[in-house]
Amino acid sequence: MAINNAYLNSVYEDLAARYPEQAEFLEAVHEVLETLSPVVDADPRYEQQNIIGRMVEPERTILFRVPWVDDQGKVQVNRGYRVQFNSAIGPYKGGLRFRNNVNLSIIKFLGFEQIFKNALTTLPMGGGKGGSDFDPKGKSDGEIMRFCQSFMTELRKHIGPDTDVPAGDIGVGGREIGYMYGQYKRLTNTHVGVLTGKGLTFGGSLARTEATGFGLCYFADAYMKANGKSFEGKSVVVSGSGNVATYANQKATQLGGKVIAMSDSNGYIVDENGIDFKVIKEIKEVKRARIKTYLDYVPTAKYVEGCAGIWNVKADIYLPCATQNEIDEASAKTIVANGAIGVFEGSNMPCTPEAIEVIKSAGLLYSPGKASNAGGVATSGLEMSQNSERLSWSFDEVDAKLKGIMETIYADCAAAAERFGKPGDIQAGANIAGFLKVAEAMLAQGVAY
Ligand code: NDP
Ligand code: 2IT
Repeated sequence: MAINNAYLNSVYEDLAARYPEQAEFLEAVHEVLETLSPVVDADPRYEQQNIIGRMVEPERTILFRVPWVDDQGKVQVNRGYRVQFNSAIGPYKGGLRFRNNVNLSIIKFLGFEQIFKNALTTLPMGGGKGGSDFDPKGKSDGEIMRFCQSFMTELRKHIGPDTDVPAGDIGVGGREIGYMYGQYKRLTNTHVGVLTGKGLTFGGSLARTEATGFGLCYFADAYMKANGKSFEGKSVVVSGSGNVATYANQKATQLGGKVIAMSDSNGYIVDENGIDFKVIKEIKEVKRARIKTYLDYVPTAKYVEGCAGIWNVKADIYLPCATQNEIDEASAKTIVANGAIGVFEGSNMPCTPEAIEVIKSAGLLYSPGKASNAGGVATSGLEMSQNSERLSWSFDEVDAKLKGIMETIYADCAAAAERFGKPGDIQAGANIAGFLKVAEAMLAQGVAY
């Protein structure tokens, strides 16, 4: 889709000329700007105050060296990143990703998305993201601990409970957060809510582990119900088998769906009887093994090498929960040909622009990650609240708040889409609703960033 507004287009062209190598970041920015024309057309202040030109440039970009000692006594070096993108509505907030392909483009795309997502949660959180090209896969616990300690030794200079509050993302789960939190506490002699996704014995929130996957299904359920559909009796394909995928499986199953396929970066499994999330949890969280070992538990299941083929599995509902650009145009055409109801994004930017076009123009329901995966960061916001008041809420209390937030996000996206002449377009609605909140705060605060 083209950007139909001269101001928006000039911001984009300038950015593309400045950062030609940042493909993922430019993709994420284009996706937002192409939906904002009606908003910018309606209010001249956004152009006068150059709100969009300011939004696409991070407030601060931190790049640092992370040296650590491996089990052989060799000194290794990785790169660390923290992009503090926008603090208009609250402290920077967003996850840390540890994976070998991490670079500035990926961290900037994630940080940019996080601005709008966090605004949609209704909680006061700005946008940020960080990580490293360190890959925890295949490393010993000792190596991971030493890496996390080194990473935090630098990162702690830039974060704080009222400044910037990181959390997990790909490759960063409870184990990594624990090691980083321990190091932060040791260096600063403070026990504060500076990271979310912490263990339950030291300030973590009940239901944070489940939150992104549960929230995705609460959102999809609200969206489907508004269109006379539901999970009940439907087959579901979930890509990935990490944090988001595992709990998306649990909630989709609880809501009456049957998850018949899941994947990791090596391949995918198909089990027409339904994949038990507890088996995936055991394989991934306890054994840290590959998804193909599912066949040791369920010999009647099928394993196929190569993760991209999962979209060939015929189902009613598709929940991409692995990584960016995992659904391309060809996969989207397959999903449409499979007769699906909808694609609801659990991962960040899983659909390429061409895939989104195919899915939407075929009339499928489609929700962008910044709306449908916002339950993770929303519950991080609830963890911050609990840390501030030094209380712990029950699982049911947090889960009920999460469900309410996801239903509100759906309603807000639908209302914004309607208001700006795009009824039913949840993608446009998410960008518009998120943008309006951040832009309003930026206007009110003057040229402060
Ligand atoms: P995990 O590390 O727990 O799991 C990631 C899963 O995706 C694994 O199964 C992994 O396979 C697979 N995967 C990762 N990278 C690739 C790749 N390049 N190609 C194919 N498969 C890949 O991460 P999360 O579940 O936390 O995150 C998944 C997605 O959800 C990400 O896009 C993340 O940004 C997004 N997200 C996460 C939130 C959270 O709270 N954790 C909140 C909102 C969004 P393998 O094991 O082989 O590496
Ligand atoms: O992409 C995301 O929203 C996350 N990885 C969660 C961020 C957070 O701060 O909980």
